[in-house]
Amino acid sequence: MSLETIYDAVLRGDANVAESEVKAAIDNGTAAEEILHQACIPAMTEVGRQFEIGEKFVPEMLIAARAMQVAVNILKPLLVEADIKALGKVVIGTVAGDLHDIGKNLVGMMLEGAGFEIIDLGTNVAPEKFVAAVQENEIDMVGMSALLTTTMPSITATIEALTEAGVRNQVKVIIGGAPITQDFADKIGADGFAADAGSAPRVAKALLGVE
Ligand code: B1M
Repeated sequence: MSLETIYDAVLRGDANVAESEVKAAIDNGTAAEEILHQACIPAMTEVGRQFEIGEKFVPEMLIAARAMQVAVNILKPLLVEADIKALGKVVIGTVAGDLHDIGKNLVGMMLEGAGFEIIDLGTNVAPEKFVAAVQENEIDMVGMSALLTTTMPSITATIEALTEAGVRNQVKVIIGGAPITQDFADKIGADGFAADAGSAPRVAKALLGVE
């Protein structure tokens, strides 16, 4: 049992080893926070880096995220007990009219892997639903995904709805999806754009000023 073995298991996407090693580490008295911050999160950061430079692909990232999820599920109750705070609370969803969710799910997993708390509203999310989520939870960031050129205006509509509800200034807005560009993000007043799930945690951390 070592933090290195857990790191390797998450990086390789070996959920069985991740599960048994995390349990062994806890039994040995290693703090849940140490396992999370010194093994699991660094492994997912490395997965994101390798994905960005084309050394890992979507299936490998999904497998790593699944191993991470197994580890996090074991650690979560202990982290709650120890009152370990997430880096920030992010509400994420695919915008109105759009049913594509593979990329959005990956981004959610990578953000969770980086230490953010995620509220996933799913697909075809109406602007009012994003607004309600911000009003009902202490949200730091709204993440919107769009895969269709025809649903890009739903991002704009959601930002407008956040402004009309008076909550736009309480949150950062990060957007992404195949047809989305930095140019589009700038034009519609989003705070940030991530080209892929590998870079999303870095952009999110920079927007919230957390590490
Ligand atoms: Co759709 N579809 N689709 N489709 N589909 C595309 C997007 C399309 C480009 C295919 C094509 O024609 N070449 C095209 C859009 C054309 C356009 O708008 N210009 C298209 C179309 C037209 C349609 C329908 C209209 C088809 C029809 O019914 N006539 C229809 C629309 C349904 C709807 O949404 N209302 C439709 C339906 C579907 C399926 C249901 C069959 C299925 C979706 C299944 C699902 O998601 N559960 C599907 C799929 C699978 C695709 C393709 C093939 C793959 C999308 C995908 O999952 N990519 C896609 C073609 C393509 O992209 N090659 C296509 C893998 C994923 C990991 O990448 O989603 O880009 P991606 O996410 C990346 C980044 O974009 C970024 O990070 C992710 C990971 O690195 N990212 C973010 C994404 N969200 C982010 C959010 C962030 C930050 C980064 O911050 C919050």
